[in-house]
Amino acid sequence: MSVIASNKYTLILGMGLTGQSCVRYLLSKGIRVVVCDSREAPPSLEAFKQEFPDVPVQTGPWDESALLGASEIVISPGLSRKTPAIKKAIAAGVPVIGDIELFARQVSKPVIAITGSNGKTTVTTLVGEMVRAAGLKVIVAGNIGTPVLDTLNNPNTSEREPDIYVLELSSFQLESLTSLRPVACTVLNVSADHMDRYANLMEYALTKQRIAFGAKHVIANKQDPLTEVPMAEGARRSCFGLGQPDLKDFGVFDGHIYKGLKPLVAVEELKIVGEHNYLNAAAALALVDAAGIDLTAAISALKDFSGLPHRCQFVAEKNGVRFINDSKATNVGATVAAIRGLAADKPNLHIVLGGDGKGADFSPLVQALSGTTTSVALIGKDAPKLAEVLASTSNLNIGRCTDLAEAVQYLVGFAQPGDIVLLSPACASLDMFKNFEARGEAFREAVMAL
Ligand code: UMA
Ligand code: ADP
Repeated sequence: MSVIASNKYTLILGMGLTGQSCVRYLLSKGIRVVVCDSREAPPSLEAFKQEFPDVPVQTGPWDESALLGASEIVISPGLSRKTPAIKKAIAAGVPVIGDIELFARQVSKPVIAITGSNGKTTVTTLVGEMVRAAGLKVIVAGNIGTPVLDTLNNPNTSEREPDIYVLELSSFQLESLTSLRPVACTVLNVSADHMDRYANLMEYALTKQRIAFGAKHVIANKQDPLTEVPMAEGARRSCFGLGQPDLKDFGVFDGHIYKGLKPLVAVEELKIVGEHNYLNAAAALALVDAAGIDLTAAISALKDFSGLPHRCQFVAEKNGVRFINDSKATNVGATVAAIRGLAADKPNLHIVLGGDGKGADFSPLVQALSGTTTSVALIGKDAPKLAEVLASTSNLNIGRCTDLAEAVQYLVGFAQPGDIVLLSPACASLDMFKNFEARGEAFREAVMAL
């Protein structure tokens, strides 16, 4: 029997963090909601029923009549709009939006929005720090972890509204967004990811470009044409990238980050390292500058920023070998950036690769590994696929390992003083671990146990 007694309801698809925030938000507006989740027993089911005892819930295979009867559907990011029942509802004219769209309709303060295949969380966090250093009240939310609707001011509390929101947005969230109109936004870079969800790289890139609908100022990556977005009438554009920048742009050049002809900060003064991180810093400065925020305060926040855990994070040095945890490298582009970033001093690299490749083409790894990498330990679901791709490389020691402890042991067998052992798997972790943090922690434990 259907859980729906009458029409005139908003249907929320998914009862994860996003679904729950949507229920909270819509109930506070007095809107009737119904929730469906395609899993028979979603992990949040009990907590959900406790918080929302009166909300009708249906779990398991989609009830098409529930979708077709809704006045609007709010879809969670983990669900694709291509799911047959959802496609049918879209074709029947039911509006299907996401939580960011609901947020966009309500928010009255400026929003800085950030997407990209890699560096989103780093840049979002850094922009948040920069804005805070400039004395503004800021809320940082989105794909970074806090659902955006949970941050909208609750009229029942006396808490002051923020001056500005800084949002990390994934391609999944952008699929269902049209009206954000950010004061400044960027697509940091585009390299293959989530190829199990998108037909090809172009569909993925176009999804990311939705961030710029109605934006006042868009910021592109000078070296990456897929980050150029369609612009609204009157919108401004600037860019960041490698090399001496044009006057209004930001560039990493000659050991400094520049705005136009002016060096703003020497990269030696930063705690974050690697070319990709200097580009992240340039992008963050470009965003706050576009939003009209003081660069002096932003530069001071940048100098204090020591990066985030599990992103090229130093773990330990043992017998002269440095161990680095880049567990957050869940796609090929991130791993290539880590290898390039660490290659500056030309150390020999020994790397752990593998996990769930999400349908990715691993071939760009062949060239990246051809520099200073000497040994590779393969783990997880896509170890066979990686082994096949790397088979053409004659100078690598390649070992298949059952877990990270075995992988670390294998690589240590080749490592000499001055070398680096790196976890930068180019794959998602979910085939073996709860999340990338658990994978990074398992690596750390394996290193400590040596
Ligand atoms: N799911 C189902 N059936 C459903 C609903 C969900 O099987 O009916 C599955 C999804 O396929 C997914 C899981 O449940 O495997 C969670 O999906 P969700 O949409 O309910 O996720 P939330 O808990 O709402 O968390 C989401 C983001 N997750 C995803 O996009 C998968 C979180 O980003 C984000 O922090 C949160 O909203 C708040 O905005 C996480 C993520 O992995 C960190 N993002 C991807 C990434 O960064 O690569 C895009
Ligand atoms: P995201 O939120 O997009 O996943 P993170 O800041 O969490 O980005 O970093 C994810 C991974 O990407 C890490 O392995 C990190 O070292 C790498 N990375 C960070 N910035 C960049 C960049 N600009 N280009 C390529 N890789 C990057």
